[in-house]
Amino acid sequence: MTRLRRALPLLPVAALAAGGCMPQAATTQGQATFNLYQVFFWAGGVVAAIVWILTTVAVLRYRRRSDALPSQVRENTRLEFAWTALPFLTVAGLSVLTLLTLSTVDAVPRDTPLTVHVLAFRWSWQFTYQGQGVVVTGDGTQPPELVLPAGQTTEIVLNSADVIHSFWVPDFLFKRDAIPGVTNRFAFTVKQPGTWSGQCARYCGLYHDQMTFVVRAMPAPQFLAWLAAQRAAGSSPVPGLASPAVASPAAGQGGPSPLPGAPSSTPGASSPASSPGSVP
Ligand SMILES: [Cu+2]
Repeated sequence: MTRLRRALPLLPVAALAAGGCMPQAATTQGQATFNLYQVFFWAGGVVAAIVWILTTVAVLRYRRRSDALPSQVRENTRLEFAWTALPFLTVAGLSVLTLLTLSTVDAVPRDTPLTVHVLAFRWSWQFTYQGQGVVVTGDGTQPPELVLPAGQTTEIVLNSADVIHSFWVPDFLFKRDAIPGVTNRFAFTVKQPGTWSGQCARYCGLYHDQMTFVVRAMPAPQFLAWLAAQRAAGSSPVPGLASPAVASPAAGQGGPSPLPGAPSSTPGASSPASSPGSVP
């Protein structure tokens, strides 16, 4: 019991340490979220410290020592003003920072070099590279790979073919629902080449657990080679699956459109095996 009592003061320190171990984000947008987490964490820490200190002082200093009635303080305008204004300013400041972060995380730049249409369906994912003639569809045996160029911003157009799913990549500190009939757009810039796992974050039915995917970011030249190899291999969508947004005429009818930085003739590229525009 004595040992437990001795360890009690360490609890706040342990909580602070645990909270400080938040994962770094793999995208620049996720980094904005991470920075906001940090501000919230330390603001919460300061508030907690003030509350703990004041409570401890009050308990120790004003504990009952005799039956005599202590001095009765009725009001203190300055103090009341302070404990109203300070929390208000704190919450207002955090709200403004949240809105600023949201504007970064939800921003979809106009001219992203690459747009990928992500279609969630029971029980996997389909990634259609707009204008590139490449479609990657999960078949339930292996998680499909969303391959992206590192250091470039990619626009994601998210839809669902059936029920509500959710696109979640924990290391991106980002999650967005895929809702039937609703198109959600967002963009992210993966900072470094690497591999991250993603999954559906809404319980969508019996085989929800199969709805995993992998995000793999690679340097731009390697990514272009990957696109060319996919085209040559003839990737094709699952019949009956079509992202509503991809079916629009603007979504890359015909051959692959060049990405910025792409060589004029990509080695190994062949005519597209399937064009997103031709998805039924
Ligand atoms: Cu799902």
